[in-house]
Amino acid sequence: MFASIVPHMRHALWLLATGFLLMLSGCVEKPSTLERIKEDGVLRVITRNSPATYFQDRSGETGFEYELVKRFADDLGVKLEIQTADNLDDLFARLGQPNGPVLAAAGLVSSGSRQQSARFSHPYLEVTPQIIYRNGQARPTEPKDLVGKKITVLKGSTHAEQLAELKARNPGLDYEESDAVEVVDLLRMVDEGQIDYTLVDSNEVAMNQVYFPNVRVAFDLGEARDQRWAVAAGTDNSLLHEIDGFLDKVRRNGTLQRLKDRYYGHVDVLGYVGAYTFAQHLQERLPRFEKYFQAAARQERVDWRLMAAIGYQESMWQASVTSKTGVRGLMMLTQSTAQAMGVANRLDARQSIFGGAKYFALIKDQLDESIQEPDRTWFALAAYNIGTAHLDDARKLAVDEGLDPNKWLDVKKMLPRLSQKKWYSKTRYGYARGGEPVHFVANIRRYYDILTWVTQPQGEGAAVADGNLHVPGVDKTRPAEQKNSPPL
Ligand code: BLG
Repeated sequence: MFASIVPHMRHALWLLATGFLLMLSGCVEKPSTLERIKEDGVLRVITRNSPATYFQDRSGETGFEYELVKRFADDLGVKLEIQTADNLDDLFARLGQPNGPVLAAAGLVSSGSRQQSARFSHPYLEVTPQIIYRNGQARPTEPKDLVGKKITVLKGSTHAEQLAELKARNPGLDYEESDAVEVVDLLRMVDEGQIDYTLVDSNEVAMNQVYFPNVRVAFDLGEARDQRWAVAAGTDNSLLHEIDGFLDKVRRNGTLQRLKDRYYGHVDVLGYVGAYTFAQHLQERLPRFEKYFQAAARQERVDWRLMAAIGYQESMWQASVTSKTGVRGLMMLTQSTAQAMGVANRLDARQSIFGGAKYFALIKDQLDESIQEPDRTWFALAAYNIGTAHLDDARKLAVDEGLDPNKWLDVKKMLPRLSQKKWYSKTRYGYARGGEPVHFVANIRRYYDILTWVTQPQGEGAAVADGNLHVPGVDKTRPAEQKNSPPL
């Protein structure tokens, strides 16, 4: 009897083993998240609609998070599909749902409670939470100064968690969490005096400072933290691993730094004071001259925001300035350039703007054909400041150094040499204040960037003069009753 059981047992064992193997192979065949993304050809990402993350502008989708995650999708060789969450709770709830977003790229900071529903990537941006107050009000300097004030933060944010901890120690502290607003709304509420304070991350302050001239940083609340991307909780590490590899790569190859400079760098360049001043002038001075910039730009077929950026660099949009060297007016024309452009009165803003735009278009046109955009625009700006002759000298110095005379990055290294005898003595046109055009171009690029965020391109209606400063990503969500409120 025993002998007759053995074959059965063997058979049963065999069945068990095959079943087990089949099960195993079933496991192996179940595609990982990463494999599924590649098979589908789509990376579904959830984010927030705000200037620091994702918004639509004249050229389509943009924003720091968008640009970073777009590069990741390109690296994977898949299409990017962006979804926006109504608020942070909604974002975490949707992450990892079947056929839902697999990745959250939304300026998120990891926290104990968030780690229960998500896993976080390597860091890509360091930010500091900052208490924001309104200029002209007493500046709070420590947490106990927040007691008795009206404070609003984003619902579900780590800032709300921070305030909850603070409240445990300062029971008098009161704050509201709102899920109907974005960070720009919070800053606007402080700017307009609707609330006393808010708590937001330093990168958002840097990015939005130019829209809200009254907004000031009171103090940093707590330590700097890292922003990270998030994937759903679970054990499948395939996507997270790929993300970490990507983030490490963009950090090493400089892509990450370039993005940071573009989105958050203007406060570094202008300084906070420069950013407030620019915000103020944007509202108080530009509206008077905007129609001239638009008309002159239309006539010369250039971007009016670039002309306005030149005007800001030259005179901070003031019509009757004169430099030490006798150059005058809003666009700082020399006497001979003014004559050549048919400008009779350099102190007349309209004439100055038309003369400046005409001169810019002319010198840009005269540049060597081998200089391509966008460098062509930067070269034309440099020539506006230093003249085409000296610019040509700098291009020749670049050739001597084995650099590319058609690349602004190379030629701007040579320009400062024009003020050193060792170098200018070898050039055709000799001495020039070569450092000036380098700053001139850098500043104008920064002003131009900001102007392209806050205004519309030519012919598309809304601009500063209408009081319709365009805050990326939020105009659509602004409550209807506020639509006719006065200019920012
Ligand atoms: C520019 C002229 C160029 C001229 C160069 O000087 O002025 N640009 C305009 O008038 C728009 O035409 O080139 S040249 O004609 O080929 O010689 C060189 O002479 C003006 C510059 C000079 C600069 N701002 C526009 O950028 C200036 O005023 N620098 C001095 C500043 S301060 O006095 O030290 O404060």
